[in-house]
Amino acid sequence: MSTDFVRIAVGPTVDGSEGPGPRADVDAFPSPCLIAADGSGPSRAGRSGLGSTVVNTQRRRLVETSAHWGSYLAEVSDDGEVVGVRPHEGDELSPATGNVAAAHRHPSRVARPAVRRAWLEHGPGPDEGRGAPGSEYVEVGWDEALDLVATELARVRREHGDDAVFGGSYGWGSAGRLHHAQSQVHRFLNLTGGYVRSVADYSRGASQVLLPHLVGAAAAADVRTRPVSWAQIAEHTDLLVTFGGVRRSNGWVVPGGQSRHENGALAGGAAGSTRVVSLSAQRDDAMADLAAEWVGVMPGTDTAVMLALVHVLVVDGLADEEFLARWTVGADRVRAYVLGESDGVAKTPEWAEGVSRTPAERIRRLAHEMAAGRTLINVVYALQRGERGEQPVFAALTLAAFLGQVGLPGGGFAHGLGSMGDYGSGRVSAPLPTFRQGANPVPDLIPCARIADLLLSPGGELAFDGSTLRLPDVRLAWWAGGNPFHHHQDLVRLRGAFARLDTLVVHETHWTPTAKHADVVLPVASSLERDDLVAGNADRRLRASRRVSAPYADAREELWIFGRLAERLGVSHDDGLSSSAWLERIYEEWRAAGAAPPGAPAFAEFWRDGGLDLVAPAYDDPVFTAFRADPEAHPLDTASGRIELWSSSIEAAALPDLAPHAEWREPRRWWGSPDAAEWDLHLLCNQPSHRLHSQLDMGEASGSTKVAGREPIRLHPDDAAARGLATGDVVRVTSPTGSLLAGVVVSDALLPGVAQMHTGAWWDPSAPEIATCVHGNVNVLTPDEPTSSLTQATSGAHVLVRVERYDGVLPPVRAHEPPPLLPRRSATQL
Ligand SMILES: Nc1nc2c(c(=O)[nH]1)N[C@H]1C(S)=C(S)[C@@H](COP(=O)(O)OP(=O)(O)OC[C@H]3O[C@@H](n4cnc5c(=O)[nH]c(N)nc54)[C@H](O)[C@@H]3O)O[C@H]1N2
Ligand SMILES: Nc1nc2c(c(=O)[nH]1)N[C@H]1C(S)=C(S)[C@@H](COP(=O)(O)OP(=O)(O)OC[C@H]3O[C@@H](n4cnc5c(=O)[nH]c(N)nc54)[C@H](O)[C@@H]3O)O[C@H]1N2
Ligand SMILES: [Mo]
Repeated sequence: MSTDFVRIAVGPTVDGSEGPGPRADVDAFPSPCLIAADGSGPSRAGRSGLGSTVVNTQRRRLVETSAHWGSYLAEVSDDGEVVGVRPHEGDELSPATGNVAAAHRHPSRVARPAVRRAWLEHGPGPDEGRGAPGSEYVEVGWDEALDLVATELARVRREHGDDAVFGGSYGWGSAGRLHHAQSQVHRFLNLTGGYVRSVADYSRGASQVLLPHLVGAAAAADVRTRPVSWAQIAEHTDLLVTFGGVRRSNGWVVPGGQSRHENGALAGGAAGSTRVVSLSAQRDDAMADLAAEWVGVMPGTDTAVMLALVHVLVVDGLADEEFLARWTVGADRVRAYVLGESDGVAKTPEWAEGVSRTPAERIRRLAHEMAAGRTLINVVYALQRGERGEQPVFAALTLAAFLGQVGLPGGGFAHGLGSMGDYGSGRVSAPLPTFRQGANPVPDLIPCARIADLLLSPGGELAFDGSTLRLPDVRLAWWAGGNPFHHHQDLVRLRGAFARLDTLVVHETHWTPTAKHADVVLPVASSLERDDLVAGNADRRLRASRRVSAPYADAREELWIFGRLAERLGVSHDDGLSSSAWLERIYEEWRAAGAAPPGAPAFAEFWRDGGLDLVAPAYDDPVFTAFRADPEAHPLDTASGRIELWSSSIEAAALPDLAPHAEWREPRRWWGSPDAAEWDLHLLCNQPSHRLHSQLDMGEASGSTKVAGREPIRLHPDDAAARGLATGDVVRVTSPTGSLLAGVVVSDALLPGVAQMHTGAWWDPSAPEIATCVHGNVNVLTPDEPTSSLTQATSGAHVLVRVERYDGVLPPVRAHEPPPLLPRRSATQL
């Protein structure tokens, strides 16, 4: 037992009261608890959320804090440095936590409000120079920054209307119910006239829109929030067939975080004796504990394999005809299609092998294995983030319907096992305290992945989910809690789109590539620098996440920033309350509404206790179960009341790129396309194991994965040998869209012809003569093309590339450096 840890205040507590004694679940540490060393509460200044921390010892303390990648203990020195991180006892620390210490006070933090010099000198307006490497920023005081921004927002609304303001502002930000950046910016923009918003997400943009057409909205929601659970799998499922792997690293993450990681339990064998077959281009895609059989499939070709599985079920008499007749519509037309009666191509296993490289014999055998017992078909999110990404979801549902097990315990269709840590946990989200956003008077919206189209086509139209959207003329975009110059595709095109704006306002903790495109950057306190209430999807506990240090330099909480901006515009964002008072307010509103668990204490006691166990609503009676039991009494909310294997609403939309049934069409980007002669490797761009998206990329854990300072690219030994490459070499990776430098890792865990890089390396455009990004952001390679005109989702998960050795001078990586910052001399002179 270390004696370094004393009972000491964890910065300011919200109500100034003392904390509890040691908690059973963190008793690996002597006194990890939240009591001031001198027995006192924090100072008044501390309570505002902005003052300094009251600490009167030289020793370190442990503070429980929460992130999307989990709840953990930060080891904090007296001067607010995070000097270490530890897991809760019995929990595992996700690698992303290893970025926290270095990122907390990293030089890439935004210290003061900053205004792009060209915007300050020339005023608002379109500017091709927005985001140009080396763009200078002038650091200004808060009053000047807020005056500038409030004046500009008012001007845009006055001159161009409220639909000239975009606040879609997609992104994960950080965990927390009050300091949720999206909620904060939306409330502020609603109060001042509204904004053009974005809908859907980058995660499941295609399936979110597609599934309600096939199974109705209620069952589609169940597929997301009440799927077949791991416990049901262990009890009932003989065979779990997963398209795209159940990745250990992805399960560390849950939106809002988790009190304890549950993918750990899964790794310990939650799937029981269930046999797992993982169809993927990567052998190590399925977590080791599942002991999955790996069956290779080339990226973007799963639909062909699924159709062939249906073909075998049909021709070998294994299809569940009774289920198809009573619980589905359209099976006859699917049958005609897989048999080749409607298009002349029988979707045989041999045909599918030619498309997918998956052995025909294995496909045929798999169909028989599936029909022999209780089988669950899982599709991970990544499959639908590809060109025609609706199809693998449509085809997997079709396959599950032909097996006839939808609605049976442990059988049917799942979409997300292995993608997110809460999926399959067997719990749904309890109601949580919420910061209200108010109502948006502007009706206009875009699907989030069409941001560049919106900015590039003012006055244009966009097909979406069977309707036509109008694209307003946006002049001002406000981004808080997201990093579009990480998450969007074709970043050079995105830069061109942002060049059209009059003004881009960005709230950030760090100088991300998006911040470096902003006209005004407002520095925000990080999640370690503020108190909040935290709970994730399907969490077991609502937690007090206590700040560990004062905000960095002049950074402020978003509540304060919007509060002061709203005052300038004559409205109230914060109702004159501090963030401490707001925490109490949203907690007590939750309690008063009867949403809190029975016996939930008043706020002061809750905060002192550090958390409260949640009671999740019942998980039983999913829509599919009732529908299965009696489809006449409990029809789905589709036009037919049945699972639509032939969708009448998609047929009515009459789209050129989406048939009413699951269908294989050759994509533009796949190994069999004519383009593949020039672009001969299929690059998977998947989620990073050692960070969350782009967050804290400058940290140690993320840095530990880099090769020659660049994002690694994994290559099969044959592909490496053919290019004379070995682990540690630097390569230039090129697609029709752009180029990047990456560091080679040779691995036989890939199929030949497939390469893999993680998303989230910060875009470094500082040496365009060498590459579009010299650090390795995959989104300079991916094209900005929608999955289809129904869903308009991102197709960024894959791209065809060429890989060549790079022997030239290695440019420095400047991604994590702040831009040139100039001090403000006077209001008129720089
Ligand atoms: N090619 C390709 N691209 C992809 C994907 C892919 O698979 N392939 N995946 C896509 C998916 S699924 C997703 S979800 C997206 C993720 O895209 P994003 O959600 O945009 O990625 P993050 O890196 O999480 O960005 C969050 C930003 O919020 C900032 N931040 C943190 N806390 C706060 C706060 O309190 N206030 C403010 N104002 N800012 C804060 C962080 O510093 C960070 O810059 O990427 C998508 N992009
Ligand atoms: N550590 C960590 N975990 C995360 C995140 C993170 O940033 N870091 N992000 C979270 C978020 S926002 C999301 S949306 C989820 C995403 O969850 P997923 O979409 O499931 O995650 P990915 O890692 O992008 O893809 C999973 C695997 O799918 C496989 N795959 C890709 N395309 C194909 C294909 O066409 N066919 C087949 N058969 N396999 C394919 C790849 O081998 C890849 O490793 O992850 C979440 N979890
Ligand atoms: Mo996502």
